[in-house]
Amino acid sequence: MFYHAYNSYLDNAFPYDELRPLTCDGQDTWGSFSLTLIDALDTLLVLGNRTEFQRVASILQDTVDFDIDVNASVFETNIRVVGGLLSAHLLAQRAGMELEPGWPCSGPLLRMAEDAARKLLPAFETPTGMPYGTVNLLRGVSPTETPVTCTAGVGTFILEFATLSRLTGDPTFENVARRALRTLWKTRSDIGLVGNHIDIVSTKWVAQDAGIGAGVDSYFEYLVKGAVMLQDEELLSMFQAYDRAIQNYTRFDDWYLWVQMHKGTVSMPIFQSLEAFWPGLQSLLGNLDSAVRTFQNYYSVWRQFGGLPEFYSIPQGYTVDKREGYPLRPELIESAMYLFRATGDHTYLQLGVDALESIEKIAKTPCGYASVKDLRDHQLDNRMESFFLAETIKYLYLLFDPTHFLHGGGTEGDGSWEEGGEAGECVLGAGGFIFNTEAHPLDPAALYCCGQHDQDRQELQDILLTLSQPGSQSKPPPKQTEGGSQSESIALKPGEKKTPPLLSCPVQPFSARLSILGQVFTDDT
Ligand code: DMJ
Repeated sequence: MFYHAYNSYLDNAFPYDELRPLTCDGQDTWGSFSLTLIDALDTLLVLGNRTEFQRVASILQDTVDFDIDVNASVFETNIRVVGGLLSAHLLAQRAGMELEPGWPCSGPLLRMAEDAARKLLPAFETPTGMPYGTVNLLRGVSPTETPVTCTAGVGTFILEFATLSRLTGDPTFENVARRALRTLWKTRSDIGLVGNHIDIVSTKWVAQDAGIGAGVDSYFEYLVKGAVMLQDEELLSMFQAYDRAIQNYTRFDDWYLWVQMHKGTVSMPIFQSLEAFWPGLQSLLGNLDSAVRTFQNYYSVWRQFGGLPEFYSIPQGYTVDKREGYPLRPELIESAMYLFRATGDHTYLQLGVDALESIEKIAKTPCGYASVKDLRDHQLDNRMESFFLAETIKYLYLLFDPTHFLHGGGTEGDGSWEEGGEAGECVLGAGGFIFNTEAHPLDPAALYCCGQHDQDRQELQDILLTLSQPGSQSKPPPKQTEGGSQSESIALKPGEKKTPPLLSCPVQPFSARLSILGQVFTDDT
């Protein structure tokens, strides 16, 4: 399935962003940066194709240029381009690429990701810190740009931007993402909900439907995954407060409806295909019972149509006018992957089989796979979105490969020692991976290793500075990032205990495995 789509893209559409699977040619959609190739790069490695990964990584370095006069979506460029390049950078060693000294804290793909992300920064220069939705990659934000951005377009940056900041040592990216999140948090209604579109200058809610689907979805996803990846209590407590309001006002019989954000009255009793990520996200928090029930609701819709229509009217049990399509989205398969890992229940493998057979039957064309325009009569659209290769096929593959290194905890992924370049030895890939909302895996261990390296370097600089100033005995103040973390000395004092992290997994701590010269190190020192 992957190679049929991928080879068709390469043969007929590259260097355009996307393949048009009915006319067998290409088109630019979200920019002009060979988007499908960037989005599909890490899937090549997931499937074990190291040579093609290496070939494509070097093609991208030679051909992609972000210095272009193109209006691009800040959100889509971040999740697909920045996320895709970061992920490829972090997987470069597994792909057998030659690494430059300093990897994973430096490298050509990381520089490309940083270059792309810098082009997005002008969008965040607003009075509130919430970004515009569109930016011109060459000229910045147009003076006529609308100040109305969807909620997900404000709150879906922390994973990529914190990764960039912690790998490169430049706090700018993480700081702007956090500022946007904090402003958004302050705009919630008295009953604890957020709407769909906000004026990022005045902070007025322009569209006041509150729900978990289109326009909002990945905001909630990034609060949870950001909390896990960065061990960040602030993000987790934001999500927990939202989750209480969502359960209270929008959940009915384990469906999630749309309600007016101030009153909590139902505005649209529909289920959207994009909402199907929610059971998977809930499983990350351990809320399995309701996740399983919600998944069953969504799976019943899949069985009814052989795919998920964009909108489904819950009272009518049918599709909604003009929203009958299925653009080969990943979300239900993504949830199946998480729930299969959490429960071992073969229902989730069955969903995988159903999805595979359906897509093969309905969407396959001689030149790729086409979005389904209407699930009722299987009419097709001349479009294959890049997330089909980045997400849908990746999650399907990972669903059927429960010991894949990306799941963490397997023989390959757990406990492997890898060179950390100048950062010294790092345990990479040992703590599992966090998928960004475009299914690009990020390695929290690399963030930690490079962050630690940066802190160590800063401490050393401070010490040298103090020593070079005769008579000055005072200790330099600890470095404080906007996120609140500060540098620590390496060893624990006798009798001192580390506060357990807010979020942790039941794995053997490093301290049980590692001791150097009789000194025991904990997993975050
Ligand atoms: C992808 O680009 C991402 O998953 C995003 O969060 C939602 N839309 C598509 C997939 O449906």
